[in-house]
Amino acid sequence: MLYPQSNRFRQCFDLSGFWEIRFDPENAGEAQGWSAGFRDGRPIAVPASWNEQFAELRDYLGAAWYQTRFELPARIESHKHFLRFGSVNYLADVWLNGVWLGRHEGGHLPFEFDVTGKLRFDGNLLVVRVDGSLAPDRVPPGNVPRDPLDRFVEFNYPDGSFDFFPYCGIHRPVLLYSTHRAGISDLTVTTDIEGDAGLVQVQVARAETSSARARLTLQGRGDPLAAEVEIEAGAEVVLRIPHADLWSPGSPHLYQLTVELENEGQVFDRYTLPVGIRTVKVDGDRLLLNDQPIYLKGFGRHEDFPVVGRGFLPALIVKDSALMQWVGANSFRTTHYPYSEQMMDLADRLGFLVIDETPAVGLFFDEPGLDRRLQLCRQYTQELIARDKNHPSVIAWSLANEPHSWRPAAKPFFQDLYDLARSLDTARPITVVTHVGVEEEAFEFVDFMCLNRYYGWYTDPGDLDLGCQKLSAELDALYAKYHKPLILTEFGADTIPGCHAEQPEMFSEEYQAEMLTRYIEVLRTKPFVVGEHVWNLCDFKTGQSTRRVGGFNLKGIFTRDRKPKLAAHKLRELWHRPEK
Ligand code: GCB
Repeated sequence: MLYPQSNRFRQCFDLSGFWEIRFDPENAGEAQGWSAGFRDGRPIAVPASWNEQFAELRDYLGAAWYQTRFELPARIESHKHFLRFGSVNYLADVWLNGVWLGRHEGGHLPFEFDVTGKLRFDGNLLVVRVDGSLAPDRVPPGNVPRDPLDRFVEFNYPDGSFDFFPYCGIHRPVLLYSTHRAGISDLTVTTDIEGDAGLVQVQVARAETSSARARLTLQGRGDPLAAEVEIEAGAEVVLRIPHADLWSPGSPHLYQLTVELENEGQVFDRYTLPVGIRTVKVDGDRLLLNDQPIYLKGFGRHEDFPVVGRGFLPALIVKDSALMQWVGANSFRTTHYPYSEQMMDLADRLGFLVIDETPAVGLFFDEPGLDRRLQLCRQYTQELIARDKNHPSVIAWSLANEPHSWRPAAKPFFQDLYDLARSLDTARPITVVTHVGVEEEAFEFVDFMCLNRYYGWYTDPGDLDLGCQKLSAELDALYAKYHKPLILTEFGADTIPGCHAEQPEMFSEEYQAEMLTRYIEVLRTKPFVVGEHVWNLCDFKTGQSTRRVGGFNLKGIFTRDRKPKLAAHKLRELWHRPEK
């Protein structure tokens, strides 16, 4: 799936701005014909979550209707037109001029509708019904029934099976774009290395097959035209770049691939894609980038900020990337859902290695609803790989975070997802992030292991000596059983900024700094550990529970407004040391 572009042959208009919203707690909108337009809407910003824009609707997750009007700026008969949504959480039904275009389930992934022939040239009405309710058969799930006899179970309000606020709304840009009918519909780029040459394999897919030729050029830094070739459009080609500049965190070199389609000497479409030449492999205990061992230092993070909630905010992704660089991170995981496409573009440019995670968090394996959850996870895996397959920054796919994998049904579930991901991408390693440990059913077949651990916090609170012993023992046990490389994908401590203690004590800035330091000491003694991701880059909004003071997870090494805690400075010192 290509991100829309504007150039001489393609047009793209961003419909972001002030829309109107009407909340529909009684689910009356459909019967009352709101799909053809509604009255009494309140202004709302798109993209952004509704929960932060209207204080009284913070916890409202039910149905809401959005509408906006737009005119098509130019009439281009030879073109197809699409409406594309970057992310709507959770369920979206879309109508254009009163006609239902379709439905998409799941936030954080793009979807689009072909609206060719459906647009009016004198003005259009776009209506979107969004439903953000939590349900056991949705992914991520929520409102999952608990054992009524279990008096000690933790409840959240709202009750998501995950630890972040279930923000709702239109979260990323809504785009109207036009391409030539017979234009480029997709590009798939894979890269390889042969000696000091780079190999760039490009597959050009087209919307319609009519006679056309494709001209591919690859422009580099020093050598402006690295390669040029002409093929029959729709075909596949390998470009060979002698003395290639490889992509890596220290030197994220990007070539510009331009594909042009032409017919009888007339160019009718063009798409430009940044390409980083690199390889990723798992080899025994090691993770290799360009055939060299690589060690990941980085974070889990959330798309989360006051006022916009989970809405796309360009300055925030620049800021967070800069903070990660300042600390010395070379990587991050898209916890617990795919981040914006713009964040992935930045990762390519800045040289972050990304473990790209689907929105499958809090999965459980009880009936009813298991098959529906699997089908949704399959859809997310397909959509994520289609969206992000061309990013050099993406070095692995994560199929889920902390599934309840102690149930036997977890094994066939993840085997199915693993096989699907492998069939869609033969090159990248695939993983599952567990909190189950040695009993994790999926560790038998994933390419490397990811573990989240909080010894010295949720278990053995306050006791970092015991916590570190347990961590060390568990890492050894995992390696002894599976013989695969491992990344500690979460570890951290809630920390109240400004809370200090002479001797490290829970919730103080000293305790967080001490815990991260001691965990890292343990990790560095294990040759099979290939990375450390601290939980979290910044404090973030959650539901309410006894664990979440003020409705926040405070494990950020930066506050929610991006001010450093002591641990940020400590980590910066550790990660700038030369050894790993
Ligand atoms: C975890 C989860 C993450 C939570 C974190 C915590 O294991 O993966 O979503 O926020 O623990 O702080 O409890």
